[in-house]
Amino acid sequence: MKITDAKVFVCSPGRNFVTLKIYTDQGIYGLGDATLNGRELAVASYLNDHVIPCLIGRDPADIEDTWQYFYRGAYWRKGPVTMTAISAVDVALWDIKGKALNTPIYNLLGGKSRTKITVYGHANGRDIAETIDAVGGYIEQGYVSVRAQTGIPGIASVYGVSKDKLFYEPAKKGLPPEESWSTEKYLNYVPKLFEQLRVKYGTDVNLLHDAHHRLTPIQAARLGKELEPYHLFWLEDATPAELQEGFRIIRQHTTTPLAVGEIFDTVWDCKLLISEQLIDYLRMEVCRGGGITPMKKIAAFADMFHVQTGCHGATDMSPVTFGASLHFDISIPNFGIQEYMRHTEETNAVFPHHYRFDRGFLYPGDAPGHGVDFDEKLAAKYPYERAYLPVNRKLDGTMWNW
Ligand code: KDG
Ligand code: MG
Repeated sequence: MKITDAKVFVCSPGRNFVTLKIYTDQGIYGLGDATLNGRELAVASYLNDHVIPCLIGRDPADIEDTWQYFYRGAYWRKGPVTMTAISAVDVALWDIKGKALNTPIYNLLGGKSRTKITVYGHANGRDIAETIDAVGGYIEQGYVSVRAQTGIPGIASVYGVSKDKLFYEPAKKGLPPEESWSTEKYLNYVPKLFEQLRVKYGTDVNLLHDAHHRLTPIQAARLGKELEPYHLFWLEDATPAELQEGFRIIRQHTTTPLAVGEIFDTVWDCKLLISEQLIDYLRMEVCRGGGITPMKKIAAFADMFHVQTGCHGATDMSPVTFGASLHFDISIPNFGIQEYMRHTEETNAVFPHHYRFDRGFLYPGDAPGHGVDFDEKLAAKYPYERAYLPVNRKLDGTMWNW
């Protein structure tokens, strides 16, 4: 089999997505997700200008060699644009292989290690009372794991809080919106949320929280310690992780489990975090982490150090990433949990898929490949619209981490 062509589609059915379609001489095509939130056109250009010309004529069966060709072969390694582009190629090639062999990708990864994928939903509210109600809504829908984010009195807009109850879309059309931040107000307020959640819902529900890179290690240590009585499933992105050693400080002070990694793009971003057992859950997923090929290896490495996966699954992962992630999740031994932020009706219509959600669990389906398709005609009705994630400033105007 030979690759005859590849095309990049940029569309905006509710939000922007970049989709790679690889065509072969046997009529089989594969789909990959190349969406990088707020930097979509950079990945489209990387693929169009630098990757696709080298793909034509290659054998799509040689997935490992193709991965190495675009990683090692480019000389310039790593980085979100490069790795998102390589991810899209890798996932599309696994899709082709599954279709060519008439089998779902999970069969090519060793088969199923479980029957269903536990997901967590996103509950949020403008204050503690609203957030408690929102968590209750998820429990009623059958979720066993819920992430809880609350607005903070005195801070105008906070990460994770939206008017929409089932969707959370932080990217906004136009130029980056500005949000504000106070670590002091946040640290004083958030533990009360989890105290009240445990009082109201008891211990059966798994509770998660995302600090979204806002804290220093010692502040994260304080938060983790204060949350200990409420037994969180995880505290996510407590501190930025460029300095992996920073997690030693958090770990020395708290038993609250730690998750990190949604912006990592290679194993080098988490080698120390994993090998020193500084984290419990790795948030990398197939769209940013270079595809299924490296993610299998990273998961195996993490398994040696008791680290489980918790793949990122926000709305900026297209249904193609969800399809591929679920095959990965169901096959690996050290699966932990999968994030599931719902896509809009428009998005789902452009990406018809075989995976399905039922009362707190996702099922990958048994279609050959990853089981997600792309309706080009419908997608053409939703042209790209410039959109950015917010930026964040402290109350005195200092730029801070969003
Ligand atoms: O593109 C950024 C979002 O994917 C991110 O803000 C979502 O933190 C996030 C999460 O945990 O889903
Ligand atoms: Mg996050």
